Amino acid sequence: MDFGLIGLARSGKTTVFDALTGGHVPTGAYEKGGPHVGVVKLPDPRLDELVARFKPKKGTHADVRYLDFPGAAFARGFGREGTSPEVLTALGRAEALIHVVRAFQSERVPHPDETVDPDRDVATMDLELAFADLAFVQKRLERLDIAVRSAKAGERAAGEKEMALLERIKAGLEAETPLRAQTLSPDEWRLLHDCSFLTAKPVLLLLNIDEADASRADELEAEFRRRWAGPRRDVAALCAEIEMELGELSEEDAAEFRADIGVPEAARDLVIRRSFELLGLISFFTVNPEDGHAWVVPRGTTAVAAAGKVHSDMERGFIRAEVLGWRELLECGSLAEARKRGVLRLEGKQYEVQDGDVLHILFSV
Ligand SMILES: Nc1nc2c(ncn2[C@@H]2O[C@H](COP(=O)(O)OP(=O)(O)OP(=O)(O)O)[C@@H](O)[C@H]2O)c(=O)[nH]1
Ligand SMILES: [Mg+2]
Repeated sequence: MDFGLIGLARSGKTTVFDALTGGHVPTGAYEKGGPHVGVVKLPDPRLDELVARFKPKKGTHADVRYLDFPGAAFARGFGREGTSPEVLTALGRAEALIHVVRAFQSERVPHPDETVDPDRDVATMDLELAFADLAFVQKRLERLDIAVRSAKAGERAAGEKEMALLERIKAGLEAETPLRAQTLSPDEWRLLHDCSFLTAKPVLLLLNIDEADASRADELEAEFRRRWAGPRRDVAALCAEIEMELGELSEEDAAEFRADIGVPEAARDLVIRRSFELLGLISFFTVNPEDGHAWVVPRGTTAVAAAGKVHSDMERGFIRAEVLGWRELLECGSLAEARKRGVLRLEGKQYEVQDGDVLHILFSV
């Protein structure tokens, strides 16, 4: 799962990246102009318990990748001037965007638009993302137009249908409605093939607040949420500078310091929690002698799709899934015992996987 960090120059993206990944990337430095990529294992005490009890050879947590791009990728007018294709491609593949919005004051760090104004910056970024999508729609319309006109009369329907959809999306974007807030049927989403549209991505607005405001994070967050939350968009507030410094301390020292300044939750936990809620993600587990593994999927995922997450053979040859809750498995001590007690359920392809399920997938290829 990829999360792309976006935000105007010097909003604190790299500082946030370091806080989220426990990394030590120097702010401002980018090798080869590409994004910094940080992989974070998703903490999950349920998997830890399963691994401690059943002692597979290894335990594998699901992971999240954070991508941090150079500020130049989001220079003034980037959506209009054309963002670099590499950045667009990487962002297009991300499951969600984390928009770092500057709310900290610092004379040492100039703002590209001179003053600190988070509302203005959110609007600026929204506009640029819409421009980037509009450019994409426009290019696709032009290509389709040529294809449709050169096609035989009877073979134009699909192209025309897509063009009509793109025109509608374009009108929506021009009226400042991001794609994530436009109403498209599942068929229409499919018609778009991929979803590399930037305004279609779920967004977490990460308000990077001032050190002096750290203890008021909840209040500032609520206020910002009232203005900016919407369909598939939520808000979280944190102070990246403090979070990065706390990352340097031992866990006990950090906890003590957190209690003192009234910031109980670490940035990395807060961001993961909010993103999970925003994306509607759940975790399921597979446990065998080799590997105890946590997997992350969107809520509503069917058993057969979940099987595909584990291995494409399992999806192809899916027969049934034996399912029970992670706690039930701990109580029973083994699948065999769970079967005996009638706790183990047999579920078919369309079973909707629940958060905390342990799946034993039966398949044949
Ligand atoms: N006072 C204060 N300074 C911060 C905070 N977050 C970041 N900074 C400082 O702001 C400067 C820019 O931070 P970066 O994390 O490099 O910002 P960025 O968005 O990655 O910048 P570019 O990659 O150049 O776009 C650094 O000097 C940080 O130390 C904060 O919460 N408070
Ligand atoms: Mg940076």
